[in-house]
Amino acid sequence: MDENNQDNENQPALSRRGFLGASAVASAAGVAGVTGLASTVMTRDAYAKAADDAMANAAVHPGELDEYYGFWSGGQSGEVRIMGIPSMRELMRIPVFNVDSATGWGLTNESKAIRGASDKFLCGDAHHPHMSMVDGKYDGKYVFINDKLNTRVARIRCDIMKCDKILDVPNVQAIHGLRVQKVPHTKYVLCNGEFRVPTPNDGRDLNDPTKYTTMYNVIDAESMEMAFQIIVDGNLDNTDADYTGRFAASTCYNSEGGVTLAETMRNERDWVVVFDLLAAEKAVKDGKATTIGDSKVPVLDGRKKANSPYTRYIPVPKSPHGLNTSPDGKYFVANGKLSPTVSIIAIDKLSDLFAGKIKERDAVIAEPELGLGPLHTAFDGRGNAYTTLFIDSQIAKWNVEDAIKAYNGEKINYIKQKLDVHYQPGHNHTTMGETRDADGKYLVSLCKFSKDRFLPVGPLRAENDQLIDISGDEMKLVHDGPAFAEPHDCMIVHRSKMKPSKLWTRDDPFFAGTVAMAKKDGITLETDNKVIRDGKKVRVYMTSIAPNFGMGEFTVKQGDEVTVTVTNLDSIEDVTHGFAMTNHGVSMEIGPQATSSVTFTADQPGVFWYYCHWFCHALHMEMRGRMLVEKA
Ligand code: CUK
Ligand code: CUA
Repeated sequence: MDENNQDNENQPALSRRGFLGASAVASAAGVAGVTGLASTVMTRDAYAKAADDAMANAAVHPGELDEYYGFWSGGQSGEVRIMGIPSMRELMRIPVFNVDSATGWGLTNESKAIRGASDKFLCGDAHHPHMSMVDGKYDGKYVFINDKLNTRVARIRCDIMKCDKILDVPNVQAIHGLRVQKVPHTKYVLCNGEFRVPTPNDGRDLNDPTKYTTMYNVIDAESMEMAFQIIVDGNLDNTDADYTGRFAASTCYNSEGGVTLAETMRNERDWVVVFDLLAAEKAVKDGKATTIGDSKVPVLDGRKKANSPYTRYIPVPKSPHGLNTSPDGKYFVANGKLSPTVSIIAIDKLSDLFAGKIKERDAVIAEPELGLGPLHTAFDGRGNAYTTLFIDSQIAKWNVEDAIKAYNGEKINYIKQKLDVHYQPGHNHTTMGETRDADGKYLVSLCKFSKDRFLPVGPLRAENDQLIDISGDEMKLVHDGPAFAEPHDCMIVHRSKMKPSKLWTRDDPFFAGTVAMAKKDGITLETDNKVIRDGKKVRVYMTSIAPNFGMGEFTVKQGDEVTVTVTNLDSIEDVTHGFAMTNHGVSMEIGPQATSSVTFTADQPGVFWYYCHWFCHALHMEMRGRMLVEKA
């Protein structure tokens, strides 16, 4: 308790952290001058008591359920994780761009079909998980996530909590920022191409960066096909949509169009690019789009020099990073990263901007100074914003309307509190905070470094996802949560929005391809246990009911390509079976009432035991059978 409290600047005791904070403030003052903190001085005991109360409120006792689902990106692990909030317990992992031994993701035929052309990639870099919405509120249907590494966007179905679509985005490289259209519903998934490359990137213009481009990508959320793309200047970073359905905005660094670090940092201001989605949609309908290379995707030119009706470039300082829409629908907030400020853009001025009635900078109505390295901002629905300060290792809580007043000359302290976090936060996220339902209960700070907060585990350390109670006037740190690489971003959904399935339904499209294959073979999956030989291809169909596979043995010839299809007839909640074939790299999950299939080559003669590797029954160890492989 006391150890933690020593790290809080609001108390009199000067800690190691206090010294660090003081020197950071001093150097910040040298750069740009720093707004003073509200001086709330609590005694150490009062602080300890308040923190204890907050922790007691956030406690989820054994057997109790969490109030929120959190969806966490898994960064360079390529997966998505489901967390319980406020317990911060990890409830499930959803493999997406990675390959997963437990579920067989990337091994089963069902998952390979979903992974499509990019199935050959065994890794990914997932940053931004965001849920589909209706009228600016979560609808509990899908979560979308980007893959920066292999330029993909995936969709997760929230009934079964599995990835059901992966789209390879053409014409661009590295999908980074991703959000959804919030209003009237998520028709489009919106995402940024980050790196600039030749267009098309087919070997031309290799060393002529003036010809490189990147694009804003608009994806049809239901079909998961590209709707259209918009070429822009600069490197796009993060993005968010408004609450009218018309506008979206992206931060953009490297307005210089440089390729080296020094080149990309030259300008004091880069941009927020604002997109008029409706104007772009109309331009595509009116045939104003072209295509690039072999791709059929409609492409619009939204570069500055094109003076397009669907883009505007608002100059903001300096290499801005996060872009967050306030839940009242009034503002886009662009986080300055290399500037100690955030830029507040008034969304209700944007139609005038597009109509040419005001200038770009007129849409910026305040640029409050918050501290060093502002990366991302979250909102509580009560008019307050919470911005991560990467360099200061703090969250700054500030009042948006007060910041606007201060910008207009009023003497008012818009910063309400700064809370130390441990350490170097990137994204933060409030409960329901990216929707109209923002409820201001909890804030999660995704800290990039844990340093001394956990037992050391070798040179590679966990990150630290911290839970902060924001329901009162003061932010209170209530939980440290170690996390593996690298939850860039998360979003937190009230459990009332979610309706996950308890069992699979037999007609689920997830395994429709396998059902069609069985039908061709004249197999009834729910009853048949049969081997079908088709030249060198052998298809083995079996059922499973704890603790038995429907088939205790089957025989193939060395060199056969074997497809094993298992249908789990158990219809009891939580009774999942597995199918694992020894010495063949075969492992898959078969959920209750699901069908899963996997294909491998029986390349060695001999006896190979297959077994169930998801614990299902007192006789789970005995749930097994033999594959007999005859010598060729
Ligand atoms: S980015 Cu990582 S901390 Cu990919 Cu949303 Cu800002
Ligand atoms: Cu079936 Cu273990």
